[in-house]
Amino acid sequence: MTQTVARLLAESLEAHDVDQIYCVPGESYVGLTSSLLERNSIRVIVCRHEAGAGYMAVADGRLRDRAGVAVVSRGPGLSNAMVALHSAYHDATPMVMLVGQVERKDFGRLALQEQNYSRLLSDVTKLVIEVNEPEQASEAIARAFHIAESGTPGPVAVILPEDIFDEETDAELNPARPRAIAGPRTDDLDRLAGMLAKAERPLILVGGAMMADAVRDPAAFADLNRLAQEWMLPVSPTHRRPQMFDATHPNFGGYMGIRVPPALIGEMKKADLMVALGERLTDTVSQSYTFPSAPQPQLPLVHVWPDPNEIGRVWRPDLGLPCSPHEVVKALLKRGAPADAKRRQGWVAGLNAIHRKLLAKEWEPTSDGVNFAAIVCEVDKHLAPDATVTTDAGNFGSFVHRYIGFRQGQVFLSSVVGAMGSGMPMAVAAALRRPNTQVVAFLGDGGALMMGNEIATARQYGANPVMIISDNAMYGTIGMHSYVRYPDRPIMDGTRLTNPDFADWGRSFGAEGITIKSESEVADGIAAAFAVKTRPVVVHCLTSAIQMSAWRRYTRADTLP
Ligand SMILES: Cc1ncc(C[n+]2csc(CCOP(=O)(O)OP(=O)(O)O)c2C)c(N)n1
Repeated sequence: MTQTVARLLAESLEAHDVDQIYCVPGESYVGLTSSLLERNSIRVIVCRHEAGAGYMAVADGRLRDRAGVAVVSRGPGLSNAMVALHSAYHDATPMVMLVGQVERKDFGRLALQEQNYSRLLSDVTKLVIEVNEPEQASEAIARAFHIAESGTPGPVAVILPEDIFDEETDAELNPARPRAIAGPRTDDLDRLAGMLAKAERPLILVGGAMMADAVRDPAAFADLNRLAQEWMLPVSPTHRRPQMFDATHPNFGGYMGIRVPPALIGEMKKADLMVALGERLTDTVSQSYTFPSAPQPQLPLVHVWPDPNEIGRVWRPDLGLPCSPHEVVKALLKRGAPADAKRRQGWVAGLNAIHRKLLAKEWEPTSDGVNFAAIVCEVDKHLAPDATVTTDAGNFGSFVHRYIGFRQGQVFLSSVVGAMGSGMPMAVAAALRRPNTQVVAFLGDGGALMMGNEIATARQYGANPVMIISDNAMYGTIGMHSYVRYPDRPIMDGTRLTNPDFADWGRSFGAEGITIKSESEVADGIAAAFAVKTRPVVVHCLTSAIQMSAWRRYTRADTLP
């Protein structure tokens, strides 16, 4: 059947289960938007910034374990969206970004907003597909989704010249390609089972690929829990995946986040086997390549990750299983636990005792503003078992990881690579995808003004997240780094911020605005925030700068102004 490329593209997106896309409109792709709006089968969410649209697509990708879709204009639009591609690439999150391009007749002339995307995006995407032939438009979409979702998931960019949308084509629609999920080899499973049976002090790190498996099959959580119990294994969720294991589970082996506190990492380092189960192993998780040490780990390492190219890229593991981590869990359960697994109870209990101590809701009051710990602990009391929590990048997030006892039914979203600005758009995407559930975004004053403008998008589409803003009047994380490296120098001038009244700012968008200035206002303020369900809420928290993170205070207060 002859039809326009725009229509074929729209049908191709539908064939890949796309029901929502995020965009900032651009003249370079109005042909596509008008076709999408005419068909009305895919909801078009118009955002305020391409990075916001990109982060929403990243969040959507994680929530569904299908590529989230963002559509951005050429040149400036794509340049704005780059940070979301960077995040999706590092975070191994499936995403398809459709990007406008100049007309084909003008290629190479440095036409208005023209860029060479294959060059520009070579280090932030898995693939850049330039669609210059109408006949290949649908095939390009099918390839983009396949590459984005397979192996190590990641972003794929599809480049669409402005003049291609109205062209007619007889090309057939390319249906979605079946998802190819690798299974483990029997020999490898035998070896793993043997290593796990022999180990006295194994440590199981659980990361993003296991989370993706759990999205596809929620039984993954129950299976993981059974494995931990029957095989007597400590389970440590990795950086920004805290919901992979219930914080109160006796087999919780401690959160393997950024800069694990000394007491915990000291004990973890006594392990005699590490199994990275669906964890890519990154700079952050490996404590800057020290645990496991790179390239030669100081302890036997088993790496389970759905992509053989990744296993062995940085570390030399003793065993690599390039497959779905859930399949490994199921296979171990089938084999049955060793009869003497209980001998490891002391090891598991030891790690768990340290974890519980770290999780204790204890903090010291601060004189220069509210200790953010008080606010996070209060939020934890209100969080529903199916709540979504997002965090932006910044030290305020350390309180979230320290004090919130995440559960497996909850959803946690954040830029794993630590890109500021992701917290609010991800909350908007979660609120749209999971209506009538709680969505809470934790933001710093820095991140809130980087991408908090997506509160306008929330209002426009009826999404009602609660934004908790820690206003310490500084880019606190950077202040901390300066202080740690150069303790005798003044640190504030390069990190100080003058902020608006965030409650008023929220009200101006039609949100509820709440201010918390002291610890005595915390309980009522947070209760009031959770009582509002019909519009977004901004909770402006005037927080301490001296309490620079959940773990650290300035001891040289004289270096503060
Ligand atoms: C897009 C981006 N720009 C800069 C940074 C570097 N950076 C990391 S944390 C941070 C400060 C965050 O400040 P704020 O949001 O106020 O939170 P706080 O650290 O004060 O809790 C900065 C600038 C980053 N990670 N991402």
